Amino acid sequence: MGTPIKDVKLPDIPERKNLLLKKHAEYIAAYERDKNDYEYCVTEYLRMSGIYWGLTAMDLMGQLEVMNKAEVLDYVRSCQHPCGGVSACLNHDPHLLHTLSAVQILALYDGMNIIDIDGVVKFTAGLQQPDGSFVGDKWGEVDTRFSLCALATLALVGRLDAVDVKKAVSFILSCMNFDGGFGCTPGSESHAGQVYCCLGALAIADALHHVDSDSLGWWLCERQLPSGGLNGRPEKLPDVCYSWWVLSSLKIIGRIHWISKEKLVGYILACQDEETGGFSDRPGDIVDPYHTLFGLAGLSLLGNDRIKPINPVFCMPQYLIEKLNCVPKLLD
Ligand code: BD6
Ligand code: ZN
Repeated sequence: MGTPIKDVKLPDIPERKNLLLKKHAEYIAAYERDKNDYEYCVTEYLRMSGIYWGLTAMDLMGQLEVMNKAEVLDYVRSCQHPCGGVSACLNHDPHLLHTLSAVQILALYDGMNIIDIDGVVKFTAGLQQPDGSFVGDKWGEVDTRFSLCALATLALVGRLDAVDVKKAVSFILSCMNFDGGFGCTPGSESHAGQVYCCLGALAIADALHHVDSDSLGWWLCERQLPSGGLNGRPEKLPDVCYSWWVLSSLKIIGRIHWISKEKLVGYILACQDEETGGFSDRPGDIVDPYHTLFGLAGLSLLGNDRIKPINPVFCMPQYLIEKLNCVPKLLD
């Protein structure tokens, strides 16, 4: 007898057979409005990314105009530091992750020029290390996530020339494993989130030809469980956000048809909360804006025509990536 598969059972709730778009838009709009909520306060350290998740979800649903643009733009401006980097909130240190989120927000609002973009470029380029890797901030941990943050930020502002892209690629390739996947640093275990970051960075650098898409495609498909949901590593429970990390990776390497679309749609829809709106990681858990974006983003990649098409590399609406002229070439 092998180890039993870790998985969940989908509840039989009729409302969850449909995509409850109106509810989800109400959930995101209320989350941004109720700034004294406990939930909102304890997630302050993620705020800039949180705003990106909420606004992107709303744009995908065609509801961006419900949000308070002037307030968001003021907030982003207030979080840029003299070094050019952007922090999650006031009085925190600037970080690449939140600098990328800030640029993504400005792209959604066509407001790139309201902050100092040369400063963003200087901050980002200054975090590249001699081996081509990136650290996330001046405190300096290397992680392939930061390679994607840096390249995506620079691509969105049209300044990839500011870093050594060739060296960035060779560092990412040094994190490739025997299973075709990638970890955070050379030698670390493959993880779907890191796979997405490395594929996204390679796509932006136009270097996807280095990837072994058959063995990686196989590893990614094995993430699908009998419930239809996807996990991030062997032996882990399924999670809606991994529908995104795994599915966007499969899309980038041209293997999205290798998983069961119908079963995954069923899993993602089962993670909706028909009362509050929003999506949770697993059916019945508490919803949050992060899983709400990645649930919608997954359904978009699966071809749901009530949600705008999403770009799998930038996790932004495809029309914007086209407008900014930075559509990466994917594998077929
Ligand atoms: C990322 C995405 C794009 C580009 C670069 C990136 N670097 C890091 C990320 C992932 C980042 C994100 O999505 N930004 O848009 N993740 C988070 O901010 C989450 C926030 C969070 C915290 C707690 C609960 C829910 C959400 N985060 C810091 C995480 O560690 C989450 C936690 C989690 C979600 N579900 C179960 N646990 N995990 C996570 O993002 O894993 C995916 C991952 C992991 C490594 C690299 C990339 C993606
Ligand atoms: Zn999750």
